[in-house]
Amino acid sequence: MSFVQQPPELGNQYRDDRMLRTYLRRVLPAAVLSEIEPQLDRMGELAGGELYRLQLEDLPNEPVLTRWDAWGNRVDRVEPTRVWRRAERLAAEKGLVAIAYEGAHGAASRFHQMAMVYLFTASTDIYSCPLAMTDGAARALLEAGNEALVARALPRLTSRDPARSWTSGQWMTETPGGSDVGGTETVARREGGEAGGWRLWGRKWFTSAVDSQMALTLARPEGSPAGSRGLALFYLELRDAAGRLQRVRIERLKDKLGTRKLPTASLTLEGVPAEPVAGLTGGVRNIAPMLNVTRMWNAVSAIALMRRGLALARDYAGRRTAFGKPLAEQPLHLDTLAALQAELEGAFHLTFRVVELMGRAEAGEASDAERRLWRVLTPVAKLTTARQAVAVLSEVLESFGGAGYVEDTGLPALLRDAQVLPIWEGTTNVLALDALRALAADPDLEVLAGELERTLGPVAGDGDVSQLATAAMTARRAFERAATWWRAAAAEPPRVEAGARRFALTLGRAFELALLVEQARWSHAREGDARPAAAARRLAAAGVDAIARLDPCDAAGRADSRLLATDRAPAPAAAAVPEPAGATSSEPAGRAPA
Ligand code: MFK
Repeated sequence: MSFVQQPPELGNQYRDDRMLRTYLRRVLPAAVLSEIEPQLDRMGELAGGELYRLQLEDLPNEPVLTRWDAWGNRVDRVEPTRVWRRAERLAAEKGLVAIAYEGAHGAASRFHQMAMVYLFTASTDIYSCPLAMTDGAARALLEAGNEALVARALPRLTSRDPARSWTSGQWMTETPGGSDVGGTETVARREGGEAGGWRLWGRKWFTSAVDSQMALTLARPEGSPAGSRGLALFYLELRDAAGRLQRVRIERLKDKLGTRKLPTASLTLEGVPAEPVAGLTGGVRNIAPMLNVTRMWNAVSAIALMRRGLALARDYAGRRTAFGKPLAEQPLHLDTLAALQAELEGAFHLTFRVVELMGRAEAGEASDAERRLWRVLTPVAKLTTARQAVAVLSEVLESFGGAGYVEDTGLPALLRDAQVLPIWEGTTNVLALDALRALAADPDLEVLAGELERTLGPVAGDGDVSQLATAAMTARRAFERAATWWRAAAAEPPRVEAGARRFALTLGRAFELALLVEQARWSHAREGDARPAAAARRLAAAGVDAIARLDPCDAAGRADSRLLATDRAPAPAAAAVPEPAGATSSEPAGRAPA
């Protein structure tokens, strides 16, 4: 009998997660933790047990769109997968959206909700997508203050009864623009004069989770100006009382690299009835609360997928023997996995800081500085953690050797699903520009500097946690470098824009490291646990500062612009040689020096 490798297994995903559990012990009052812990424990058990088994059984299945019935009626029905049907029920019963709105634990309710979501996400095939949009829609309706729509939809969006609960779509993307939605072509027309109802006509190119019951969408009321300022936010329900789609056609399900269990569709709106949520302008501003919620969910998804990959890789390392020893006893393999764990721990603490700030803002407990901090850390966390997820999951697959490349292990889906995280809800570059938009309220970076001080405290004082002071210093220096660059670039908008991505990534990694140092100090002092400190040292060593490497409008940056031009035109001779001394940064990007 030839050798057969044992596959990786998962245990209770709450009990096995040292990082989540120590964090919750630090941030939650003991009474709150003991009240919610049985729910976390149960979700951890489901995630590592029943749901994970179902996920593996259901691996080859994808949602099916039936456009016509046998008799020629257009029906546009989507049949979800088994995992999705189970997840839909479970999400309602466990209150994965409701917890945040019931607010049983005040500001800590978001911790509770997002810890549950973090455990649920990796075992439910991206069912977190409709849940994220549902949470976002509930928040956007509340912020808009439309009492009639809140009364109609909120009880459904936050229901724990699977028979009553709704999910929401978020329809923004059209063929002219996924990032720049100002090109939206969907038109809103009023029927029957001033007192009449609104209907929408247009084509929505990417609509996630098309089996939702309602959607928030952007449309241009007839006669409104071009560009994003002329857009309004509309509410619509997809189906009539008999469950039939109301003047919406599902044209096709998208054939995507990943998230294949998620029925993402392109739709044609053929006069679907809709209601303005908050007047006939300001659509982008009014949907922004939804974006900020889904971006937080995106970061939670990133850490959930990283954690799943590492849980499998760590278990497998104990089962797989090579060159006479289990991988778990081989220093190089351990070193590789430890580096991934450090990335996860940094990403985790930044993400949960955003969760904390959102909880405080919603409970009316956030100071003005905390609100501004939340606004800027949301895009920063989304863009930083999404990129980490792709890198970490690529390495996780490699840690399985060839098995990581084979579909029916379930491993490749982790990487393919992670690849959506830097794309939807705003790409890395769009989010970097959003961070700049948010910093309009904090041009001197005072709020960010204050957060760094709160987190790291006095420069010395790391006692026995050897080298933690070095990690703290690495975070400080990276932030100072980013702040110096920001001040120097401020007068030159093209320079700020060209450097926005490196700037935002530097902020993201610097705050990840600072927040991890904060946790490491607590874990060491209170629980004698040195593991978060080890993670902090590794994260610091992996590199935090993306600004130092290149300022896109300095001499090297201009050479990059010429580098890109060489495909279309012969490269100027100067492109390959160092810049002449004295070249100034005020020279327009892309122009060769005379
Ligand atoms: C499981 C994880 C999550 C799963 C969810 C997946 C669902 C997938 C479905 C989708 O992918 S839906 C599509 C997602 N699309 C995006 O995220 C759009 C990306 N593009 C942007 O974010 C652009 O930056 C943006 C569309 C916002 C640019 O629009 P504009 O109108 O050219 O921007 P402008 O003029 O700067 O901002 C308009 C207003 O919105 C301003 O307010 P005022 O009118 O008061 O001046 C901005 O301050 C405000 N605003 C923009 N972004 C904001 C914001 N306010 C608060 N927070 C923000 N993030």
